[in-house]
Amino acid sequence: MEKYGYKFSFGPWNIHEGADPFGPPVRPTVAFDKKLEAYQRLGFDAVQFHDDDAVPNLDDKRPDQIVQEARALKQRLDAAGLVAEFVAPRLWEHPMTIDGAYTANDPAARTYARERSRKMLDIAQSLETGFVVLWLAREGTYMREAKDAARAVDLLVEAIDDMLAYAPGIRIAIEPKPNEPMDISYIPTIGHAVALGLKTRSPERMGVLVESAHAILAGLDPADEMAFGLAYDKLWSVHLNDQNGLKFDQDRSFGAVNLRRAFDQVLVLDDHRFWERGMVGLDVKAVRTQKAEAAEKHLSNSLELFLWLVERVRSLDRSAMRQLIEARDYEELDRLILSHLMGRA
Ligand SMILES: [Mn+2]
Repeated sequence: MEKYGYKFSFGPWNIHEGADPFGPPVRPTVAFDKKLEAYQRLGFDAVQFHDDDAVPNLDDKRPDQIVQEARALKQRLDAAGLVAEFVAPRLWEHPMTIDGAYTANDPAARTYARERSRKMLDIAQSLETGFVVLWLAREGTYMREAKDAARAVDLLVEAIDDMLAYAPGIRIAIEPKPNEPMDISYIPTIGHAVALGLKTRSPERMGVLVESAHAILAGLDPADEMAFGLAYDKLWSVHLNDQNGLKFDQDRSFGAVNLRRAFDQVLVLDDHRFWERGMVGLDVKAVRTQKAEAAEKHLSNSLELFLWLVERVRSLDRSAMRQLIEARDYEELDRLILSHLMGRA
C-alpha cells in the first residue's frame, strides 16, 4: 500500500459493540489482542490509548503495578510492530468526574483528576510515547450558573501545569469539542485550545488535535481548524471522521457524508506536509447496523479514502487553479475541484 509517508492510528474504542444511549450492544466485544491483529491486517502503524485501555481498572492499582502492566503492554506492541501514538486520561466515566474533572466544583474531585492524570503520564512514559491528548469531556456545564467559566480556565491551566511539571518530556495536545456529553464545553474550538496552551508554564509543549466531527459540531470547517493549528505550528494530530449535521457525535467514516469537505482537509494537511508533523488518526465507528463480521470496514475504508484523496490532491492542476484564482473565477474553480474529484476532464 502506497502511504505517501503518512502514518495511521486508531484507538481500541474504534472497534466497538454498537451500543447507543437507546439500546444495548449489537456486536460482541472484540478482545484487545484481536484488535492488535486488526491494526496490522488493516495497514495501521500506531495505537491510541485511553489510560485504562492500556491498564484496565487503574483506579484500583498501585503506581508500581500500573507501570509494570504498561511496560508489559509496550513489549506486546513491540512484538506486533506497533507504537503508541498517545495516551489520554479517561476522565468522564468515574463517579468523581460527574461534575467535571479539572473544573469540578468539589476540590476532592479535582484532586482525583490530577492524581489520575499523573497515573496516565506514568503509562505514557512506560509506553515510550512522549505524547498525551486531553479531550476535556466534562469540563463544561449544563447550567451556565453552576460554575465560574473564567475560573474554569484557570483550573484547567493549573491542572495542565501540574502535568507539564510532573512529566517534563511530555507534549500535550488539546482535542476540543463544543458539546456532548456536556451541553456547552469550555474549550470548544482550536482557537480556544491554542490560547489555553499559551497560558501554561510550557507553551512550546502544548499543541492541538483537530477532530473533523468536533469542528463540524461547532459550526466550523475542519480544514480551517486544521489550518489555524498549522499556522501556530500546533497541529500535532488529527482525528479524521465525518458528521451529518448538528446531531449526536456520529464518528462516521472519513468522507462518507461530505466528500469535498474531506478533500479540503487532505488538501490542507498535504500542502503543509503534515506527514512530517504527526500521525493521521481515524476516530471512526461502524454504524450500529453493521454486522460484527464486517465491523472493521469503517477503518479500512477511511484509510483508503484518505490515500485516494492524497492522490487527488497531488494530481490537482495547480496552474489551472492559480489562473482561476487570479481571474477571480471562483465558479469555474468550483467546477475544477468537483470535476477533479469525479475524475472528469
Ligand atoms: Mn476524537
